[in-house]
Amino acid sequence: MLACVAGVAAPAGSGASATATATAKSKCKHRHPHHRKRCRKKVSSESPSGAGAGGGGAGGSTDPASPPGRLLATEREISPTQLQLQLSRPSLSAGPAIVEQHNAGEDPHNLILEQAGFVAFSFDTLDPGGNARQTVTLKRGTYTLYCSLLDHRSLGMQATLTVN
Ligand SMILES: [Cu+2]
Repeated sequence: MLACVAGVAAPAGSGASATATATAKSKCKHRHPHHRKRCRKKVSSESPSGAGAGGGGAGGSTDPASPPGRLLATEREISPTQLQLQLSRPSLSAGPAIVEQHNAGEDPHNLILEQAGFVAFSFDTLDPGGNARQTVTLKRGTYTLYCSLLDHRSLGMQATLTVN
């Protein structure tokens, strides 16, 4: 955003009062295509999901009747033999939900959402400190969330989510 402002803020010589260079300037259109390109934010190659571009918004949904539920799944190591997958809430309503995976540990972790023995959703492996977000559609029932790397699940990196 700031880059856009800086790029456009060059009004000098654009007015008709600048008689000396008016002729030359007038030939120059102010809306150069390359100026527009400058304003475009570069897409980071690190973020695999380009869909959730509206991050950080405070309730931008236009449908107040059924806002998507939100779930934060935080992964961390308590000790070498005790891992943890902590959910921000134990249950959600069926329907669309924004699930965010946060790796608060020191090792890479992924996130699998399994229902009735089948993988319903999966998140790619995240490096320490990483975040990933997906909008999913949850069905009624019980989901088991876990990390499938190595023996992380059996070491405790697992949690249960109830969908009503
Ligand atoms: Cu893991």
